[in-house]
Amino acid sequence: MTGRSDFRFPPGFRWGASTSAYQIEGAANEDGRGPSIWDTLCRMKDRVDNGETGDVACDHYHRYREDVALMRGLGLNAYRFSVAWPRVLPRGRGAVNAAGLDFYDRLIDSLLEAEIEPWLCLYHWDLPQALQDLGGWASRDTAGWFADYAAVCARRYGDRVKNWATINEFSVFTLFAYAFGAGAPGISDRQEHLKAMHHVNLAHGAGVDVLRALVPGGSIGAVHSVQTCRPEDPANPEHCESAALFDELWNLAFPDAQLLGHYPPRIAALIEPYVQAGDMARICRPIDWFGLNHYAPMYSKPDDGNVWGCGWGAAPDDMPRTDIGWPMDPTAFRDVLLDLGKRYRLPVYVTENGFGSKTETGTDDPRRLAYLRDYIAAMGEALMAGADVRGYFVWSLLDNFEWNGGYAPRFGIVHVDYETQARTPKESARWYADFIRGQRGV
Ligand code: IFM
Repeated sequence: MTGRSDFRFPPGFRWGASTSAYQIEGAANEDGRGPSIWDTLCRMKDRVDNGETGDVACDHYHRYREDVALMRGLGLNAYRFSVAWPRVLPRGRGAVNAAGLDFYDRLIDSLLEAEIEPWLCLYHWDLPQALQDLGGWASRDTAGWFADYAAVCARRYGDRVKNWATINEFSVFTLFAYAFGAGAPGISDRQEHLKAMHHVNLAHGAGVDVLRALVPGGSIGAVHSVQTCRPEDPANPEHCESAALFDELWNLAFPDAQLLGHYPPRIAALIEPYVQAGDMARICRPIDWFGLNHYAPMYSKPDDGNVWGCGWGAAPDDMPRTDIGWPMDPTAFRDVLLDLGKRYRLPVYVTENGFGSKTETGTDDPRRLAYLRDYIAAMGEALMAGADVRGYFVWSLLDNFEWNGGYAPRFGIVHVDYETQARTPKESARWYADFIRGQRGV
């Protein structure tokens, strides 16, 4: 990567960090929060490494002021967080939990006081268990309950929060939860997966309508994981077909439905039994921005062990990798940014990008620093080539609960000592703060 580190991003560019509720909040059993599907999965045998849970996580529920001060110290001007649906509506619908609503009031007010723009994501995978008991995302009703939940949040926070995302990484959580059987609720069934995909898309559309009606002047988006999908062996037609199907499931099924009004070809016929008259218009609602979560190119080859028959292949031997084995290729990031602009014609915010490590100790993280420097340079190249990119949120502010991986994989630019909950900015955080200061000409 030849990236120009002296590139100046446009004035007003957002430099932020992202987190999600279940991964950092903790306080799982406090102040009336109801159980989520991840609380349930964490208690099932052998689902999460070391039997770890989000019960305490980074204790952000009690330490949010310190975390906001950290962000302020780093010079961030935006913060993307998610609201925990079961904290606000412990049973997923019906009675609201006043203490849960109050927590996000306090968080939002602290952010505004620190001159950090709050970016609120309504759903980052922690469905209330009570709704799972009624069928979860495989039930069409969940889309309506999501819209009701969106209305509760919009009415409460819409006076102070202008930037809203409906859902984080639609494809990732539906694939892992309903096809690969790893994420909560841990199902492997192609029909359940197809239903869940369609209902999650319906939830997005209904959520957009609610936000549009209840947040005047709101800027509404959705957050997609888009990773270049390549065949392990480009000369093997089966690998090419596997990569093409994986591309549809991972990269296209949600943004194509939401922004182009149709499902991609391999999925369209299969999902049709679950699509009712008028659904595509319900899903395809105008939004204001595309949230891109990007990490690594993916390699694919057939895999008989999953319900779609396509799975992960190996990256070429000479491809650099992160400490958790994810391929690193900043040029793929630049190309994704350029391609998204052409396909969906929306401003893009990079809502997640970051480096995971299971081996780093303490706060020395030169490989993360280099990753961020090279990926931000690639983003600069995309801008120079015409991409409309308006912001960048590093994943993640803090080391946190990495789903089935528990606490061993660390993605934070701020180290968390889980014994003491002490936060210490890593070398990468100091670099990011300097970089942002340089961009502002401070
Ligand atoms: O931790 C996750 C996050 O919840 C969603 N995007 C990818 C991150 C790293 O795996």
